[in-house]
Amino acid sequence: MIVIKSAEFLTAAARPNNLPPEGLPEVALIGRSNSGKSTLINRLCNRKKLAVTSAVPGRTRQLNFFGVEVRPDKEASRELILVDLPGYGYAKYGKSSASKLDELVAGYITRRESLKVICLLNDARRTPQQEELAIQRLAFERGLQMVVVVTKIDKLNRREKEKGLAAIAKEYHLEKFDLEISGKNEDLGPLWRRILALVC
Ligand SMILES: Nc1nc2c(ncn2[C@@H]2O[C@H](COP(=O)(O)OP(=O)(O)OP(=O)(O)O)[C@@H](O)[C@H]2O)c(=O)[nH]1
Ligand SMILES: [Mg+2]
Repeated sequence: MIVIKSAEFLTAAARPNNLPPEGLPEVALIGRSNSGKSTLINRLCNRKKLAVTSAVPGRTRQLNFFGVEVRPDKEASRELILVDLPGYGYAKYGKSSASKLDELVAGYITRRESLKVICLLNDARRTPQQEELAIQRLAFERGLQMVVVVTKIDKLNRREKEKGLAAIAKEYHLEKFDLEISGKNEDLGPLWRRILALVC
């Protein structure tokens, strides 16, 4: 069993030069606006309102850092930072604001030393597009560990789920069992264990 011993908001950054000092290993949740990043932070931390979620895309507009102490399966506790990133691919705030966000996110994933693992969120109802594949490539080039998390799996029935997961895996050149799953009532133990194994 995964026990969350503590989870707290640490700080937010709206500009690249505002990032907190490098430190504990960081696990970043990256994905299109509305893909469920903030919701997944809350689920991973067993908290309802640690990260702000919204039905309206473009809600998270800064990098938000959450400190988590987690105890996996009676092993020693581990400390890490979950980073909730602004979503990309959403331009309601005007092109310049949207591209600034994209730069902030791109700068963080290309340069942050403490960043160890990228969780790339992919809505179960969509196949990955250029942006997702570019993030996968960037992670590979930097030698960062990456996990694809298929979100909102509860929106699909069993047949759609089989088909959807196969299509998503294929686009990433992964196997179906490489994908992690998130959704209402979904056990996040497997995702937590995967994250902890990758944050060495
Ligand atoms: N059914 C279902 N809805 C979900 C799930 N995860 C997120 N949602 C909903 O999707 C919407 C967007 O969720 P957020 O967590 O705010 O998405 P986000 O990726 O943080 O979005 P931005 O901050 O705008 O980039 C909200 O209405 C959530 O309730 C899920 O697993 N199942
Ligand atoms: Mg968000």
